[in-house]
Amino acid sequence: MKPNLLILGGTSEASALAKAVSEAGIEGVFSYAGRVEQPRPQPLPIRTGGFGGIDGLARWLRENAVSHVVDATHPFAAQMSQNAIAACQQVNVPLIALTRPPWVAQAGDRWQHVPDIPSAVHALEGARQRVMLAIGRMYLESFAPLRQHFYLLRLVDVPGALPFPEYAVEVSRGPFTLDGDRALMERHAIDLVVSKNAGGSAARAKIDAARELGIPVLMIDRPTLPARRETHEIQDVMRWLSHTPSGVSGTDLGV
Ligand code: 3Y8
Ligand code: NAP
Repeated sequence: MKPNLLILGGTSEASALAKAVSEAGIEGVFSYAGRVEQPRPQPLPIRTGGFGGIDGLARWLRENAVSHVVDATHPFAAQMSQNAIAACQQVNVPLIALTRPPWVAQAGDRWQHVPDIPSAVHALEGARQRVMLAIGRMYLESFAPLRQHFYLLRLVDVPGALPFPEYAVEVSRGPFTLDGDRALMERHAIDLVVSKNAGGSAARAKIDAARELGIPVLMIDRPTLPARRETHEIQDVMRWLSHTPSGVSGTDLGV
């Protein structure tokens, strides 16, 4: 039976996979949560919005006769990934996660690791700093009590009212460049960068620029996810698609 794929998207790797799937003539649907106004177009049909939890996703898989699911969401999209594991088990559809390794500090990096957003907020208590808050829009409110800082906010869409007395907004989606991020940090005399450990190449420019400028980074580690079949390589996903019959639930974890 020809595969009929669901790609849970929202990352550069998901876009690259959609291109490979489309070029291979494989049927599939690319799914966005609907977080930004104009998500990147894709070479596959796109669906947008939540599924309605685990049961909503399980129902969608059955109603659309999905044969394989690829979770290519961002490492911080933990709820979606957990739902995908549960829904695929429920309807016995094989699942693979396409992820990228976390960034690892190298010589010259001045990282302080924190496990989550609240810990990053706690680490920012204290004297005024000029903080590049490059973690998007959804969690900005958590930092609102820390009014003493100047914030450089990088957002995908033009924001509404922001909860800070002193800030600058850079409306820009990735992929970002080293020169661009270094100039941005110098222009705003940034003292500290707050970053999620997104991994991948599209957002690492700020980390490399921070190293070059000797600026410390507050690195938010990834949420932990249940075990699932996982790969960092698109070719692994294409091989998996070709030799995994649908209905073989992804219980074994090897690729
Ligand atoms: C809607 C869909 C591609 C994919 C591009 C990648 C790279 C740029 C790094 C910084 C960090 C951040 C943010 C970021 C990155 C890629 C990738 C990645 C970080 C788009 C996209 C969607 C989103 C949602 C958005 C979040 C926000 C997070 C901005 C498309 C562009 C900060 C995460 O305004 C909002 O509500 C934004 C929400 C979730 C995190 C947050 O909490 O605000 N991503 N980002 C997806 C959907 O609707 O399903 O247009 O492509 C995708 C990309 N974001 O193919 O080019 O592969 O990771 N996205 C973080 O890492 O901290 C930017 O500024 O340095
Ligand atoms: P999340 O917190 O894990 O998910 C919350 C809910 O949003 C999910 O339960 C699901 O709703 C819906 N959802 C999430 N991703 C979806 C997708 N690809 N297709 C359909 N519904 C989706 O997710 P998030 O962190 O908000 O991320 C949302 C999107 O932005 C994802 O596509 C992710 O890849 C992308 N993204 C996120 C980040 C980040 O920092 N979090 C960074 C870059 C890109 P239901 O329960 O109703 O199904």
